[in-house]
Amino acid sequence: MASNPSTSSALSWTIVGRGAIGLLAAARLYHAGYSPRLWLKRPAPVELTYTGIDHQQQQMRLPSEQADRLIPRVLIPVKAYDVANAINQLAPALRPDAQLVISHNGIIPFKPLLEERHPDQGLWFLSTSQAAYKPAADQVIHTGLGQSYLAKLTAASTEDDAIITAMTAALGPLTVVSDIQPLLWQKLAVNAAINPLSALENCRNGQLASPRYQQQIKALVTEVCQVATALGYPMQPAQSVAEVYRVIAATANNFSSMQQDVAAKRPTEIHAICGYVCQQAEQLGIAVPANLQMLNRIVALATAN
Ligand code: KPL
Repeated sequence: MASNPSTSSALSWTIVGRGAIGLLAAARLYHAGYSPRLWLKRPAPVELTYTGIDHQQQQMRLPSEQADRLIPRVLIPVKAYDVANAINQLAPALRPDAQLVISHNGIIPFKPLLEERHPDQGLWFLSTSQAAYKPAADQVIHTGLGQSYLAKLTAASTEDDAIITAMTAALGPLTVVSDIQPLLWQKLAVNAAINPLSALENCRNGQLASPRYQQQIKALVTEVCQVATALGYPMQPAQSVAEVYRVIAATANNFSSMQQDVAAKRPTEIHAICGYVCQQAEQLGIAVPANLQMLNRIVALATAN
């Protein structure tokens, strides 16, 4: 039986790239009856093997986006430094009322992204602690059950419920929040501590539980809390340090995204993590030596690579 075009359009999602979180989202959407397509630099279908959190395996064929149609809904789970570039490349292929969901580590200014949107296009931010691992280009494993938060950065539209339902299928459990900034700062504290240290030590997250890193973790997190608090997002260092150790324990066997980027000689998100803390701190006149040191050391590591 031919599929109903309006139904299939409602279930149509485009995922940018083939990173671990993007493929996890695509696989879970497919599993939930959606029709995910991939937006790739070199368009070609991906025969994906997906291993769910319950260790069940599923094979699926994910087609790549067609050049001849306008994209209604797109998830953009790319690195922080690639978001603007990805949106620019997508722009001519987007429907005038397209809904865009961005998701990355760290913080980047949203203002330029919002200014470039068509008035009817919606921009959303999704922050996730779901963990996924790609042992090969066509395999993705859901390695850690996390939580996602979704916020709309533009005005409400009639499509909001459908976006929330789809993102719940893709990366839920999902909580919708009206202001994503407090959550971004809380996640920034976790990433500022775990990502550069694990990259510099070339270790799994679990190794950072050693007392050897206690002072550095405390200093990094305390600085993030000072800056966030000064910006109007109050954060307690003791609570944030406890959250870092919770994530270290929950992801003990994982390599952080920055460790993986450094190991693969890819650019890192350090500028959107410790770099963003340093930039905001400078404007506020707050000293953040621990974050500055991590920024400089990761930049030096990348340059040496
Ligand atoms: O978000 C992460 C990352 O690797 O980027 C953490 C929370 C550190 C888990 O590895």
